[in-house]
Amino acid sequence: QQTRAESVAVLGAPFCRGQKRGGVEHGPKVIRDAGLVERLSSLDYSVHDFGDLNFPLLEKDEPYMGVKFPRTVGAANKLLSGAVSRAVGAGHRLVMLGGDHSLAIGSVSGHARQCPDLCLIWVDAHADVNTPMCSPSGNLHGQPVAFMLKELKDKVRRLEATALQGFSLLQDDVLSVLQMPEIPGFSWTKPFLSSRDLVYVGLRDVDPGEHLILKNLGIQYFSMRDIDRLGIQRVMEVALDHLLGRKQRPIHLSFDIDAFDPSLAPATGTPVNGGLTYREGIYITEEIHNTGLLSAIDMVEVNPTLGASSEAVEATASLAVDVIASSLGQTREGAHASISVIPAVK
Ligand code: Z70
Ligand code: MN
Ligand code: MN
Ligand code: MN
Repeated sequence: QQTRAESVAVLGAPFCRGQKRGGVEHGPKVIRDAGLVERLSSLDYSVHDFGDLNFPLLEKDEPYMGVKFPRTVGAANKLLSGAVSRAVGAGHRLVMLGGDHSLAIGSVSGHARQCPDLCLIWVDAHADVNTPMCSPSGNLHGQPVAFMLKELKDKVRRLEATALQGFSLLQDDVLSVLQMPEIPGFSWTKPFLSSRDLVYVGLRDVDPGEHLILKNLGIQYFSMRDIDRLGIQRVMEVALDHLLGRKQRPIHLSFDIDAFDPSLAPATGTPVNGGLTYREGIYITEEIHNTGLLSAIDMVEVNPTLGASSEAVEATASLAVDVIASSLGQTREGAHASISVIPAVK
């Protein structure tokens, strides 16, 4: 059978230290068990499953500025970043299976090492852009985007150019929230993404400091309310024009399964009511596929120990596979198969 020119690398990242619930490290296994490799093969990709990464266990890892497991999360992401960079450099499309969303630090940074002009689409109920100073939990899965944004490193220059009116915080509080400190475990990485190269879709649980950052940096985001008002078609049109209108460049899709409504994706750590419908989720990924620019996908926060039943876990994992397959070209309207699989006329 003929295959597409393209190949897909699957990389498992069984990791849970970016948040407090165990079990999310088993995400890669249940997503594979839901038939991921078979589905991608049936889309005519050559699939290279690189298996699961082996993350180092650190015996002592005290919190720093309230941030939990900083060295453990930093070391895991350093390893992941190298693996992603090698896979993308070898010419594969990358699918990273988490694990919790702190893994995006390694995944997106590794991708950016090969594709410095990439843009990032973050599909999530949460903005995951807390800095250590404003994080309400200290969990690093709520902070990965803050490690990527260049603007959070040179805040003083930005602030001078930015009107702060409308914010009730004192200037000093604003400054500290917008300042990304050095965190142990992360000296290997530097911010690499501009706030204009990021779009959020699906937000509905945003912390006060995160809202300040989104507004102050002028980040383009579409909350569930925006999807209600505009419809998902218009949202994706504006989102993709924002990222690609001036210049075509590689897309990194970071997809947190909790973007979906909990009725569809119950097996996850932080379900929030009022999420994406199945059709909205698949429309998002179809539109991303149609750009022809998707280069890497994260699928994170599938936690098989949190489903109420094995059916709930399987539904969540199967949804994750549908999202990945749709991102990589599975269509709802059908497509011509390779000529060799069409039965000959009898
Ligand atoms: C909250 C925090 C978060 C995912 C929860 C929650 C963040 N904003 N992210 N679940 N995937 O702790 O920072
Ligand atoms: Mn376990
Ligand atoms: Mn997330
Ligand atoms: Mn989330």
